[in-house]
Amino acid sequence: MKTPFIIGSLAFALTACARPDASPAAPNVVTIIATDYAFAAPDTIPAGLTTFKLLNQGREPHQAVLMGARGKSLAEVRAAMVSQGPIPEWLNFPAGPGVVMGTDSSNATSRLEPGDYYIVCFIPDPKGVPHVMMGMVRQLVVAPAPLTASAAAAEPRADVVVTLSDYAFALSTPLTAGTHTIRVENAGPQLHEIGIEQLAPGKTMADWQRWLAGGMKGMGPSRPVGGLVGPDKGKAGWFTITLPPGKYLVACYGADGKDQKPHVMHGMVQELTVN
Ligand SMILES: [Cu+2]
Repeated sequence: MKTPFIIGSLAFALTACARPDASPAAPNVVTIIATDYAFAAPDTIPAGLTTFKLLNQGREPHQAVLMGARGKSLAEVRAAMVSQGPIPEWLNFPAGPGVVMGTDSSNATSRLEPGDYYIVCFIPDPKGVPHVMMGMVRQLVVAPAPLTASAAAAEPRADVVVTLSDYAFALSTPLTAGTHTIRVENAGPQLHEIGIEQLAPGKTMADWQRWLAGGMKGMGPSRPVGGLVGPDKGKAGWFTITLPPGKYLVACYGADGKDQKPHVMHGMVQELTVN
């Protein structure tokens, strides 16, 4: 499975060398390092198309939710996060890297407007305390950038499009084994995510449903391997993922605007067989 990808990359590199003027700027790349329980990341980055690479160097699973909070203080953002109420309309969610296990990585490409953002992990620890309450929130300032910089970068070329809606995933084509760049569009009306989880050998959707019904205690029968948190309604985000053959779930744990239950409890979960 690796060989065609390498040949494709080589062909692309050769094309890029032959016609340097024809290749548009690449998105700005920003690395976020997650540990138990903190984020390391730049303080300020330029606006525009940005690829976030989340490296999980902790033992627990982590995500890097990107939250834009126009003109709000960290205290106001914290208050909103612990309120258990609907998501305030002043918060926006350009796509951020989804959950991965320790020593693994995930990525997200999204278009960032200038403003104040926070990088947050809402994954609960073994006692059920969300990591954000243990220090996993970090401010990120997105500064205005000249149009010649990453603002003018070309969008990633996707081979699969996934549309998120209340409460379903629609794939433009079935996912196959290998590496894919996936464009994610949120048709709304609510905020959603796409988390990709690999089911353990011999485990099924029924095992996962039992774990959900049991209150999602401990690690379930599946392992998060990446995805995107977001994007906002009407927006797009991208991620690249390499999938070995197997059984997977796509799931959204976003809190519902009406009853605050995770969207998986409204049926926003789907089993995929990747061959
Ligand atoms: Cu959702």
